[in-house]
Amino acid sequence: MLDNSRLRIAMQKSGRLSDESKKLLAQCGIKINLQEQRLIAFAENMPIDILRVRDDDIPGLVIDGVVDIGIVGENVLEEEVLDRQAEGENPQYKKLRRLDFGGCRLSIAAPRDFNYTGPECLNDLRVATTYPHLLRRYLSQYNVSFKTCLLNGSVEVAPRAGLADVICDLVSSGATLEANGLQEIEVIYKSKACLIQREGEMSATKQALIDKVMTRIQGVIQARE
Ligand code: PRT
Ligand code: ZN
Repeated sequence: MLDNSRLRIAMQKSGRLSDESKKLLAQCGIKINLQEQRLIAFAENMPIDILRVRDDDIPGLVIDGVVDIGIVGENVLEEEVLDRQAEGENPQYKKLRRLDFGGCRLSIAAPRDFNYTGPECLNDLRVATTYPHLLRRYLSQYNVSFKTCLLNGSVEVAPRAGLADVICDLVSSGATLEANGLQEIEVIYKSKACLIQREGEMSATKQALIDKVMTRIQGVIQARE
């Protein structure tokens, strides 16, 4: 079992957020020796443990109170919250701040020859996505119903493979859509990485450490602007 008196921070092990997350903590003066294969890393100079996991697991770890802090994309966080709410839960967490990396948008994209005139065109179509709840929240504003094709990867090939009519996926440069003959037709959510804290009691020493780290993060981000 991990030592509960130490601050537990969950971050992505390997992926688009891991380098920036590592860098941010390093710039805050937290000395961590991250060995590639290790799930847990211990800070040498502060009572902080770093848990390195799949990004999808981070919101749940914070909401369930298993870790104190998480660094995760707002897209993944919001989808998890909506998923838990759909299950009748009332997930709680505190958003400490938005970060200055991991920027992307969740967009609906269709084959280039699709004649898009508005959300109504999507009625009853099949949409390939990893984000069914964010998509439903968006399209329900227009009373549009849709069928899903749930995929955790290779979403952009679904129309060509005949699995779906359109997709709803993350976009940053747009190169992936372009390479797969797709056009971006609706931006439904804009995301960045963010820092979240679990709800509930925090010991005074832990809270003081969080405050110290937050002040440093503030300084680091300001200096980069
Ligand atoms: O293994 P693990 O589950 O931890 O990682 P993952 O593969 O699920 O996620 P990862 O590392 O790809 O992304 C982590 C987070 O980075 C996402 O949840 C977003 O918050 C953020 N992010 C920022 C992005 C992108 N930009 C992005 N472009 N996540 C994914 N993409 C993908 C997108 O899905 C598509 O395949 O990149 C492709 C599009 O990029 P462009 O530049 O071609 O438009
Ligand atoms: Zn993931």
